[in-house]
Amino acid sequence: MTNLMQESFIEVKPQPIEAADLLVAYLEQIGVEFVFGVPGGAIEPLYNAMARSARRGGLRPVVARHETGAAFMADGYTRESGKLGVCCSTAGPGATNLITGVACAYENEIPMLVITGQPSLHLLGRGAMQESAGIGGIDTVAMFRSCTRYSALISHPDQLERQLTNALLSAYQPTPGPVHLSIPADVQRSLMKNGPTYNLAHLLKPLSAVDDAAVRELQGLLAKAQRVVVLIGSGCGEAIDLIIELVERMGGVFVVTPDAKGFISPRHPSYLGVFGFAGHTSASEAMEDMGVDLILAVGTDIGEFNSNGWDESLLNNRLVHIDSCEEHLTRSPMACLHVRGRIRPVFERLLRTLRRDETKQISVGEMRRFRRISEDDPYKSASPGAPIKPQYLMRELGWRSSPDTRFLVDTGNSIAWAIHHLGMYDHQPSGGGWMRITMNFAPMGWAIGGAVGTALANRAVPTVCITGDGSLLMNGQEMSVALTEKLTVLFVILNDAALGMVKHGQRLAGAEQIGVELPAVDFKMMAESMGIPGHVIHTAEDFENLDLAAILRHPGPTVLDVRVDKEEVPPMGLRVKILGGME
Ligand SMILES: Cc1ncc(C[n+]2csc(CCOP(=O)(O)OP(=O)(O)O)c2C)c(N)n1
Repeated sequence: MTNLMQESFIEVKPQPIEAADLLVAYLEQIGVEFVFGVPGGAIEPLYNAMARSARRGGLRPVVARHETGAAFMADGYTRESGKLGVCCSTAGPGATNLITGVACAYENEIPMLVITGQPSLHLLGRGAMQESAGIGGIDTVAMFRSCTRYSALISHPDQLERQLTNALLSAYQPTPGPVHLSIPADVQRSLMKNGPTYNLAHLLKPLSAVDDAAVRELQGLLAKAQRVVVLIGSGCGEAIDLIIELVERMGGVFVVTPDAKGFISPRHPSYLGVFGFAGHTSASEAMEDMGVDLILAVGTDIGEFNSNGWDESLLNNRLVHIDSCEEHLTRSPMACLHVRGRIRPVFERLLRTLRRDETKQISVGEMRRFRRISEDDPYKSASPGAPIKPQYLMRELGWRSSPDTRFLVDTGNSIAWAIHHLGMYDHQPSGGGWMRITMNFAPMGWAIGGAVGTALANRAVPTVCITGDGSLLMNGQEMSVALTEKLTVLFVILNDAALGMVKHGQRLAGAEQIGVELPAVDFKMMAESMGIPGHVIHTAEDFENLDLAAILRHPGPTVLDVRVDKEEVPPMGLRVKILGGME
């Protein structure tokens, strides 16, 4: 009794925590569940903190097989969950291995926190193993500076909270992207007096700023416009319902950029397909139609792939460019109007007026004078005996997967085939955005790690990764992470024993045919060596006989080694034209 009484009077002092625990506490504060990476000496205190966090039901590490794969996973996780993707590595080679995945996130504007280790401060400059703080050796902070929105060394534990907050604010505004903190091991281990003092969730709330004067000007243009085409970019996700309503009220049509395929149901009567790399003629025709008074380009960076190689039909004075990102607006100097602002509030304001204007209640398709989406015949040579055609595979894979399947499509022929042919569901819910690609930076293998991160972010839906044999040989080891984590991921490998996109590009450009052959690899055997079930698909019939529904429910990865027709030419003419020096 006396003891109990005494205990109740003992003052409970807050336990000092390490700086790494404080960092983890901040990540927990904003709902981060996983940190993707590969451990090593200089980052060990962070792994210790993650072990403590995991024990109390907080976040946990996911161990990738290569650090670039970790960054791809963080990218896939961010895109699917909307939360912050976090990746980490040790100093030196771990940090340099991360760079390709981080640069890809930078070019695709994916928010991400990158944490790398350093030897302890007192060892820097003395030739410590893997030191890379720029004191006589390589400088990883400088290396990350050109592919992140913030890159700094934390040289004192008291800097941690401020630098972390600064970095995370820069990850979201003004242009989203990765940010990098390099933290020496002794700083990670330092004892801190307090737990988190900032409320990060509050600080990181998205801005809703809108340029009202520009919106009023646009309202004036829309009131006069007879025919409107809306080019929907990947930034439209949160506003897609409002954009559809505006197009319906205006009796206009929409086309999408390659990275926005899947935002609109293909059966919507006003949808005319993909404008840009590997897109549809019907979409280009809509953009080129001189009877159109206004083109609204929304949430797109107007880069090579999603402007059809900076097509003249887009870049003229019929263009209104609407975007929250000022860097995107600088790509359309000739536009008659730039509307800066978050896309959802911009469309809320536009619709407020249109909903009042009865004359704008035009029935869907009433003003449509365009033809239906043009596609090459996807059933071309679908006979069971022939090698399976990639066009057919794309169409059937899309249609036979459940409507909520997430597709991640890799650089190579896969991206060209999928942009043009991946089957879309009639009742695809708007805003789904289920086909994800990487634009601009376009590294081989992004989809492999990306699919793992996507599936970890959302176990309720199946994930399909469409990739090539070259990309698989470069990054295929990450498939084993999907096995460890028991993730439903179908890896579809377009196996043509070649770096196919380069091979066809060389042919189309009349260049030498060189450096493109790959050895014949049996990916079913490779998968099975990792403990992953695999199937070899030679013909359309083989594909039809697969129990795809069961594969997409299986709590683990599956590999399809698809021996596609190598001679089919992917729709990549635009790329060849631009590489050939088109101005
Ligand atoms: C990391 C990286 N290296 C090189 C390239 C250049 N490249 C673009 S597509 C491609 C070929 C891809 O081959 P594969 O993965 O087999 O797909 P396929 O085109 O044959 O379907 C290459 C080498 C690249 N995009 N990324």
